[in-house]
Amino acid sequence: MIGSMNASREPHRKRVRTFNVPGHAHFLTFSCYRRIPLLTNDTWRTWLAQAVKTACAEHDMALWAYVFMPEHVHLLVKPRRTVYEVSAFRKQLKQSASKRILNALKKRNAAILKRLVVQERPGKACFRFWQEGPGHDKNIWSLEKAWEKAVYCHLNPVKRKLVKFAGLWRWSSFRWLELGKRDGEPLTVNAWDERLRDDPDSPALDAYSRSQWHQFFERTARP
Ligand code: NI
Repeated sequence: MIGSMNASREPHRKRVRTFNVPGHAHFLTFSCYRRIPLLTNDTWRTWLAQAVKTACAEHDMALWAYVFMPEHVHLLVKPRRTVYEVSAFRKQLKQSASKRILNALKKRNAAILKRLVVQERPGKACFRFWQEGPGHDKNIWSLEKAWEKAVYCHLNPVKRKLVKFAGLWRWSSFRWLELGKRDGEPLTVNAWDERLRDDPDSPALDAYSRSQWHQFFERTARP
């Protein structure tokens, strides 16, 4: 495989290989600590959205799709640079969101902190917002797979019965991508105009893909 590969080494965790391959998108999944539903209020979700936005800008990542679930997050990102580090991107956004949220919790000495405390070693405790380890990172190199992941994001809240229709969940890219909502959305989703390795000539969200999406959503995600 071309591109750089790095294995993040975190103690007591299996190593997860990250493949940074030009022309690939990445489908990232990460969870809250112990899968506790922590992303349940709009302030924290807004802070996470801001962290995603900043990390995307700094690492030159196009955000293609996302969903914030109560206890986990999915992001579909497409690096614009040929040399990139998806692990650095992920670390930055997770750290900046967790720092902000944990600081707010510490300020008001919130009861939930008791559930987030980790004994790093005897006498040294810290708080965790995210499950330790990097989570999942899946390389995506065709538009078909990319749509599949976007759809997976959008339907996640429906499958979990959090909402009846995908468009009712504020914290996903469905409204942006499928309903064309450009006002008041918590996160800007980028045009799918980067090329994927297996689809080098196809401008992503044009005729074919739009029609596929529409057909899919007409069947599955509409009132
Ligand atoms: Ni999920």
